[in-house]
Amino acid sequence: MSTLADVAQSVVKGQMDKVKEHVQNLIDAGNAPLDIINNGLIEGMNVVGVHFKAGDMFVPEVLKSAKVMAAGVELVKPLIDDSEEQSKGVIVLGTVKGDLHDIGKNLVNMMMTSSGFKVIDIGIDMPPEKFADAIREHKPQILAMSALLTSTVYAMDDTIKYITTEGLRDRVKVIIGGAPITQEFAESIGADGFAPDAASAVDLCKELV
Ligand code: B1M
Repeated sequence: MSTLADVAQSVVKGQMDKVKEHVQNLIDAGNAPLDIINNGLIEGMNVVGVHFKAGDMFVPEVLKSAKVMAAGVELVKPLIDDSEEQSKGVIVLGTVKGDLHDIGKNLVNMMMTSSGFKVIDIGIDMPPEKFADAIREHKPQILAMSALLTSTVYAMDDTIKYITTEGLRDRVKVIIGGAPITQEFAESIGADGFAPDAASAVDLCKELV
């Protein structure tokens, strides 16, 4: 019998085989996929964050935990695939300039894709010009930006200002997310929406298109 705490612990300890075993056991036992992600895998990364901040864990260990978490997500992924209903709309997604965090962004991508959106993931550390280029090229209904650092959230403001100057703002709805983001911040920079997690990001996109 595996528990969500076992999954979280495997992420913290960077145990690839264990995480796969525990996640598979929970799937077989009928646990909800989002419960495994939110209360097992992400919970583990939250503990990693605490150790990282305290200086008890270092970058290589954090990256190992990130890989272990991604492997767990891969196992759960087929269970939340709802993509028979295709083409709900096009979303350009990226992590803003100066920010290299992509685990949350990738989860958001997976959930959006599974829900029938076409997601153009432009990657990490993306300056405003790249978001603007992607709007011109892919003509999305939604521009989605992720940031995990309190120092990089302002790049979202810069990006919105830049696409406005370039005459692209009216072509897209802008949504933002990431651990330091709040609804108040989203409103203050003129974003159309904020979502605290990947599942809410999908709901928000459905509302906006
Ligand atoms: Co970084 N890091 N990190 N890090 N890192 C944090 C964010 C931090 C809180 C850790 C800590 O101190 N406790 C801290 C930020 C503090 C702050 O800004 N106030 C921090 C720091 C300081 C740093 C460095 C500066 C460390 C250093 O070098 N001294 C450095 C910065 C590098 C850079 O970006 N320029 C750095 C580096 C790294 C690693 C490379 C080692 C690694 C990233 C690996 C990778 O992403 N490929 C890393 C990691 C893994 C973390 C923690 C531990 C985990 C982040 C994560 O993946 N969580 C993190 C601590 C923490 O968050 N507890 C930390 C799991 C993920 C699923 O959650 O990304 O929040 P999250 O995504 C959620 C929601 O936020 C939301 O949905 C997701 C799923 O529900 N969401 C969206 C995210 N994007 C969204 C977009 C949306 C909607 C919802 O719409 C568009």
